[in-house]
Amino acid sequence: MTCTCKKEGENFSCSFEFTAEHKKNLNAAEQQELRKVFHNYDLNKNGTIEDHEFKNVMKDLGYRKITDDKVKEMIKEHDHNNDGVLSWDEFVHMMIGFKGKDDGRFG
Ligand SMILES: [Ca+2]
Ligand SMILES: [Ca+2]
Repeated sequence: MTCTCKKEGENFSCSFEFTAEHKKNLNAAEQQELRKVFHNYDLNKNGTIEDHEFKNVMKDLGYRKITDDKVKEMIKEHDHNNDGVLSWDEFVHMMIGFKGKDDGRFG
């Protein structure tokens, strides 16, 4: 996966790429949607989803009473390189997992 983040003034601009594996699991519209979702929830635009950002994802997916502990637990489950945050790649993998369980509802 590729995430190139560059600082432009006060803003970071990030571009995210889907791997072949992602593309196999997601159609073009879903890929576009996920990119949008990731950008929306990455509030500080650092290219990763931290726990407080992930909490918003889960709330919008319908888990309105999710606790901080549960958020950390879920991040841990999908945090493949154990840096405590979800990268773009990890995020996409997680969403593909949700899709399998949940009719492709991305929230
Ligand atoms: Ca972030
Ligand atoms: Ca990670």
